[in-house]
Amino acid sequence: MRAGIDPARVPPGQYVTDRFPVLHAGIVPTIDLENWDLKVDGLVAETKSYSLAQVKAMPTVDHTMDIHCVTKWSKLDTDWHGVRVVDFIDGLEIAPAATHVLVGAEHGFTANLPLEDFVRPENLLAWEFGGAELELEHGWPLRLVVPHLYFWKSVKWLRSFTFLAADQPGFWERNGYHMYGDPFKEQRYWGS
Ligand SMILES: Nc1nc2c(c(=O)[nH]1)N[C@H]1C(S)=C(S)[C@@H](COP(=O)(O)O)O[C@H]1N2
Ligand SMILES: [Mo]
Repeated sequence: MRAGIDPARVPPGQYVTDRFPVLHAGIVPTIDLENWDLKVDGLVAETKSYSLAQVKAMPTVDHTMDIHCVTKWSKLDTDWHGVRVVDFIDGLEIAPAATHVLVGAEHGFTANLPLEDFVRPENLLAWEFGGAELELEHGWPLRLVVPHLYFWKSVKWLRSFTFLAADQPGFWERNGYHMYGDPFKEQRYWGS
């Protein structure tokens, strides 16, 4: 543990880094901004589609958060700018039957979240990191940031939210990663 870091902020089995590793399945996508949209479907009163301009016109915030990757790096005090998930969903009528969200990205990448974990106040739809436009490899033009779960739930190249009445595994969750992924409980893989 490095000096000056509160050990309570670093989950078991993690090391702290100042680097920002790039990790994802497959290749970095080519983004077609002309045809880009963010879709909301599933258990909502109305299926919706947002342009990037519409998302960016919502109230914005700056959040400083610690992030924890299942490959064991943690990064403390990362600065993000974007729209809070709670503000984004404010205009949606989510059906009471909805319990989970399947988050979708370019290339069909997905990650699942319980609804209550999705709507936490710190969670962001972010397009800036460290005071600068998000880099393509880190999820530009828009990524989800859900800091209390392992970082694979923080979907890069965001394209959709599907509200569901049951949990459904996403990409990594079908490939050995834990359905929930609490870093402080070391919920890395199936059975952990
Ligand atoms: N669309 C998409 N988002 C993704 C992934 C992915 O493969 N595709 N990988 C996840 C994983 S495993 C991690 S650790 C983080 C890495 O984010 P970074 O490359 O910005 O560090 O992105 C997450 N979001
Ligand atoms: Mo990861």
